Amino acid sequence: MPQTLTAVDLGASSGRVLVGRVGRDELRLTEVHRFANDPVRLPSGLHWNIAAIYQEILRGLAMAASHGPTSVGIDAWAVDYGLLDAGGALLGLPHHYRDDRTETVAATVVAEYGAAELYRANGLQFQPFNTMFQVAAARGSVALEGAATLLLIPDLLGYWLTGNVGAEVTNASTTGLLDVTTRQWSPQVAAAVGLNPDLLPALRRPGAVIGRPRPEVARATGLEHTSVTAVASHDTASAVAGVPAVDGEFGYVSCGTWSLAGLELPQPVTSEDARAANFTNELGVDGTTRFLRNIMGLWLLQESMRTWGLGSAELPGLLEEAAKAPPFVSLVDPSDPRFLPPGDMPDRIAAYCRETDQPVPADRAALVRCVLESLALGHRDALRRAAAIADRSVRTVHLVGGGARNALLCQWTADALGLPVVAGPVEATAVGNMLVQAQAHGVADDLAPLRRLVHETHNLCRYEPHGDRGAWDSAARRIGLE
Ligand code: LFR
Repeated sequence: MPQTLTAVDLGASSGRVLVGRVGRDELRLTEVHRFANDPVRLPSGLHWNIAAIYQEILRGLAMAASHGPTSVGIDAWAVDYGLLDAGGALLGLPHHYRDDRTETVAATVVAEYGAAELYRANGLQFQPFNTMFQVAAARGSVALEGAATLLLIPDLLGYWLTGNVGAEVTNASTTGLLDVTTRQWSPQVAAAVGLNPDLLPALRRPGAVIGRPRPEVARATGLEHTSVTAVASHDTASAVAGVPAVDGEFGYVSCGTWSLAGLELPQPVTSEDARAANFTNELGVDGTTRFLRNIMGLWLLQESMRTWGLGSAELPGLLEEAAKAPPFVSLVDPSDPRFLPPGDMPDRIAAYCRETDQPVPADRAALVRCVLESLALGHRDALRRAAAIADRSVRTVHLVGGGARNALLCQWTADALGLPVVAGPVEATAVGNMLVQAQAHGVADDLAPLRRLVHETHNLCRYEPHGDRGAWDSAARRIGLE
């Protein structure tokens, strides 16, 4: 039986509510509500305006209600969390992962635990913002001392909608607090950051029903008989679930604010090579592992445009100019941590170029060209290394998310890798969110036929590799990439 479903998909700069219809040979999605997600800087640091986000979700759900959805699922970015006291009250606004308070504490925790030992325990790439380091930075704070429960963003919103707590496992796998082998919370890692493991709620798998809307929520939205279903609540896990794969030999790049590039594997790889190359083993749907690396992504471009005071209407013109700018003049390693915080991106890129004896991008077109070529090189490096380390072959690269609209980036990723890139869907995260709900509500037994359905129902764009591969090889070497 086809199902009518609602996906709430929260990104770092905007949130969306979509309604969809998913059946064995039917997959349609419509956006019913979109809102800005603007972080707020307070004396205590950079925070998410979580009450405003919740308010917008309620608005979107009220718009979705007339379609009569069976189920609602929420996905969001990873690692950030809210703390609840014993009565369920939120203790302060969640911090944004781009807040800089974890910078030094992260390195200290890793040194104390031992980098290799920590990787054996949690299989996670080092990112200074991983939940465990945020918790270490909050040690001794009134909020943490008074907390009874720690909830990641989608779980917090699920709690507000239903009154039920839990920790969805794909997102829990990004915290650093989940054991990569047992897939249960790790008391050892919790102890290492001074976290009482009782704060960590019971794990739930994607597809588990969280509950019904609280009476107040039902009244506000009109969603009385709809269940709230746990999806792959980490947005990247949903995006990977939404990859329109038709065979097994694919790599993916989930490309938006971040580029998350890697492979879907049946089990984690926690070898020394994987650790040294900073690959993460996050959980996917149906027990899979997302073996991938974070690359700074279109953030480099978004933050440059913000600095220049340009809006998205100016993007096409900028890309046209970038296509005409001379190739491979200046390149940056798009995983360099200096690019993580908000701020003047063109200035930081210029500083990187000066330090590495490259020309400072002469104008905006040159800078955009530098960013996009560097990202293509980042995609290439991550996918090549992932394939080598996991001993897998990759024949097709699926590039999903907002980046799929960027024809230059898609073509250059294909050229740099020497592999075809299949671009789309742009809304893979919402698609994946709905596919998991569809599976949970009986549309299919596993993901494979649903992914084929994405392939059949979406306009995908295929980019064949061409151009001078040798030029990409030497460009990669210039910034120390594979
Ligand atoms: C992408 C993403 C990444 C995660 C980063 C921070 O939106 O979820 O997977 O590493 O945001 O949470």
